[in-house]
Amino acid sequence: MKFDIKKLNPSELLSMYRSLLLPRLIEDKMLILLRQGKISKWFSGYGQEAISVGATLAMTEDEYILPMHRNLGIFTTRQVPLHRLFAQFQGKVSGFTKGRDRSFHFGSKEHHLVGMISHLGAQLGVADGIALAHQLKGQQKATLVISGDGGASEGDFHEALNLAAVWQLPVIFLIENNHWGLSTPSSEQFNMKTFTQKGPGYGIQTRQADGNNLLEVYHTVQEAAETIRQQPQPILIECMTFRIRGHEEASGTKYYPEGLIEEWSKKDPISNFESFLKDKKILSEEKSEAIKSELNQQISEAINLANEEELVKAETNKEVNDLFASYQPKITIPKSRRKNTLRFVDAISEGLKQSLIRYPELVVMGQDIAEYGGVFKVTEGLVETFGKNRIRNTPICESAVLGAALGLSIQGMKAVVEMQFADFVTCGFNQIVNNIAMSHYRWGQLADVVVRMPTGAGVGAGPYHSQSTEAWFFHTPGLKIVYPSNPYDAKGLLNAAIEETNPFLYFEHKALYRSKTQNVPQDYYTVEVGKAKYISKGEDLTIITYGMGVHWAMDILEELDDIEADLVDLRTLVPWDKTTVEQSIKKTGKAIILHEDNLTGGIGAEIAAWIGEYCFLSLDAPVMREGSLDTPVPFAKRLEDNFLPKNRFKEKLIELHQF
Ligand SMILES: Cc1ncc(C[n+]2csc(CCOP(=O)(O)OP(=O)(O)O)c2C)c(N)n1
Repeated sequence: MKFDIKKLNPSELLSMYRSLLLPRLIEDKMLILLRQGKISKWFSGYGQEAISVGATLAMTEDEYILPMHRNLGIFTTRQVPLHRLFAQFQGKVSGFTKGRDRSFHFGSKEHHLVGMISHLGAQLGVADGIALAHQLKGQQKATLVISGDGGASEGDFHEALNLAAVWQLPVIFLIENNHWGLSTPSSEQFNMKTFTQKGPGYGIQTRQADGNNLLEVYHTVQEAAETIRQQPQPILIECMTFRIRGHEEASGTKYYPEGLIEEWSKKDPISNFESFLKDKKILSEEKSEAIKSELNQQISEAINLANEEELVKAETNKEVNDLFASYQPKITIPKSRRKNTLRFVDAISEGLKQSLIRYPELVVMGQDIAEYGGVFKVTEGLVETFGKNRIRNTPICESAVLGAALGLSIQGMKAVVEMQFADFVTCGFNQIVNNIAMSHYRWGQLADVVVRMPTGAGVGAGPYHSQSTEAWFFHTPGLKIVYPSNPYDAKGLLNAAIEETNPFLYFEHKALYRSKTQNVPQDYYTVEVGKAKYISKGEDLTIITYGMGVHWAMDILEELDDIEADLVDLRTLVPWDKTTVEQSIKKTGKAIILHEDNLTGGIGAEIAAWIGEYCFLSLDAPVMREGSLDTPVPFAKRLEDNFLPKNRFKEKLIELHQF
């Protein structure tokens, strides 16, 4: 193995040697702890240390790195205190996730590290967002994100590279090509020879390095980082290497052809670098032994510290409270009494505009949202006022953009992401439910993201442009959901969602955009999240609904003038307003829940169950529910009308009234 020292002096080379040794020595200890049952799982980086260490040394300390499961060397080279690292592995409090996530699944802003989630590929879009923030703030910084060769088969890899290429984001995508993804060889993973062939397809530069050669990795990453600091753009670096041990310790290496481990062992990054330093008389055997024993000593002390620490205590309140960043809502009332008659769609636009003025760090992203104004024209005119940097047309890649939104939050910015239709959120589902929703609970990182969801049926748009998707997210801890039914709430709730630093899904019904008009205050104001509103009051029964359901219920109550109902518009679905619901049922003794979503597993099921459990003594009738049929949303008008619950709701309402 040839080493090119370029301008590195002996003391720098020795320091690099120490950095390279440390993860190997730690891993040796971890294998013992694993056998003793002190840690639960271990993903080996054995033989791949030069990539983690070389790449980290090549970045400046304040540049973000997003490591993967074999990158212990990134954490050690960034000088994450070892006792905290070991506490993290053991699920103890002085780790980085209060025992809530394992091994390398954590970030530390102090160390400019954003750890992975288990889902391969999800980190790549987040790196785009971090780099976008640098670009918007005019900071000349590179961001480095790692992917394995196997993980690069994920769609997220394509999306993130493409997005970075189109936006010329200063990201280094470093592929650790160890030729295997768990037991699957490259030949069953992809059909190109090397990853360097991929760059040109995306219009980005590529480099290749011997991943077992510390100095080659270091120089390659350093040159790439310097290039993109000066001229922002993504660069793909492929580092060729091999994983000497199994995927994780329990899974073995039986699938490797005979002789492969021996062949690669000759290319071991540590022994080769050590021999080179010894040949150059920079390192002696005694010095090498002294460094190893000093590092081993440090490791043992840190392990002892972590071992001595108490096991984490389970406190339910703490667990639940950490789901969201604590936030004291400040309800802003309009400064003046001035009002405009606005359609639902205009109210959303106005809220967005006023929030963009209020928060210079807010970026809006979505498909066709800039000059075109979005398919529903919600963002019309915004690009003229706020410019292309803040009103960003995106390629068609929901996952990367949602990942980028989280990346912006990591950099202290705010993001609103428009789904062109709520249906397409499926293509970004992972980023929402696994990354954005869990971020605060796992490592205390804000996900200051609002996802706008043009939703709902009744417009003859068929199964893929009409779905109600709120229940998917209602079930996911860590997301707040608002769903206004009128222009006043649409503006106030959007402002409130953007103001709050927690992640929100904001549902806006397409059929309301141009059909509902209201007098809406001209000034900025917010509507309290988590507060339902009485649309009408009555003694007979309680209707609990939201979105289009509010209008269906109003229409039917108008038809049935013998029914006097409390009509409760939930407005917020997470957290939904139990107090108002309970208060109303105590008075009426009867409750029916209506929603446009399919009946089974809809939000009504949860609310009905809660009423059954907590309002039982107030009830004079069974809790009833109505929702859409349990089928996809059909296209033809008669089928769609039949699918939607309005008519069935009328019958149920009469039944409940007569009970
Ligand atoms: C989305 C997703 N699918 C499957 C897995 C399970 N899994 C974890 S690591 C791994 C292999 C990854 O291979 P590669 O990206 O080449 O990295 P390496 O383990 O070789 O370093 C698999 C299949 C996962 N974590 N995420």
